[in-house]
Amino acid sequence: MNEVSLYTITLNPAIDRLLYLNEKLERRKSNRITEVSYDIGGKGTHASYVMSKLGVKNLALGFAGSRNIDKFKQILSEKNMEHDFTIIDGRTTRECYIMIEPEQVSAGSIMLTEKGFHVEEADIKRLFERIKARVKAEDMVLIAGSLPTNFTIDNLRQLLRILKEIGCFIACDLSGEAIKLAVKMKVDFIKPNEFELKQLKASHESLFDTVKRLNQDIDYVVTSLGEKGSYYGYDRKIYRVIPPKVKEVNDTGAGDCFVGAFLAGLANQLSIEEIVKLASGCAASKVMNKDSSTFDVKTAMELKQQVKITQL
Ligand code: TA6
Repeated sequence: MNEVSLYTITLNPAIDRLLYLNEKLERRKSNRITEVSYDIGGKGTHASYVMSKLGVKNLALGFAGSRNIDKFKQILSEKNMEHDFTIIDGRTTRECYIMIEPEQVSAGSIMLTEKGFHVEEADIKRLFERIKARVKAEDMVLIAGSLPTNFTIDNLRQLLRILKEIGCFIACDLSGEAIKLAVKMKVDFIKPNEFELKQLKASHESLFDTVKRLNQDIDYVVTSLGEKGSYYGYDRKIYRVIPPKVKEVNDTGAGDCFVGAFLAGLANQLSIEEIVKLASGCAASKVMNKDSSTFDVKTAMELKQQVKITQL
């Protein structure tokens, strides 16, 4: 068998503009920004970064606007990411604004996301051709993040059909109608949050029963149910995951970090328990960092020892 290759597809990538505040954000006041920095955004790109940092070779695909391509590529190269984006002429890759209040004020960040560029039919075709030319049956592909404004559910269906025909492993971190379609098309991995899981739930079904049902057709169902913690469905069984306790600085990108590490673990053929521990350790390390993608491998390896998994 050929070596497994990993691809991420970020249809609507972003440049995250991180705005650090020195006080709690308040209305009717001039809120001072103490520091500005930039990071990759858009979910699939985050996962690619995590895989690369864990030593798992992968290629980031998707669309990118020509107008700010230099800035976008500079961030990708600072992050040591291999990429082959389909460049759309005359368009700008969106910016997402992440506001971070001081640690003592709040642990979570405030995220404002631009909706992103328009893509032409010809651009969509170019991306699909690129995917067909590269991806093989033994590969793994992650589609993550929102869709460009005019990239329709039909376009997504086309993309999933292409991947199904190739026969590769398909992971999706999508929301709304897009995740519903991914479920309908029986992809191999999904990561709905509590809100998305509620959208997938049948009436009179508990959220656990929804995970169980989804796991009938989807091999890996990973979900976070807010205060109730994280769960995953694998092999028709549900497991609860208790992550390590850490000092949270910025939660942005923690879910993407989890997905990237999860797929890296799968590619390295770790056991499901080891995969979940690795992914939880990486995500826990991520929230200790200020920007939206950084995590520390050594810290993640220490933290993963503290992850507890119990079968329900
Ligand atoms: O999950 C974090 C993040 O990837 C941010 O970095 C930001 O770019 C945003 O999500 C984009 O999410 P969206 O759903 O709009 O694609």
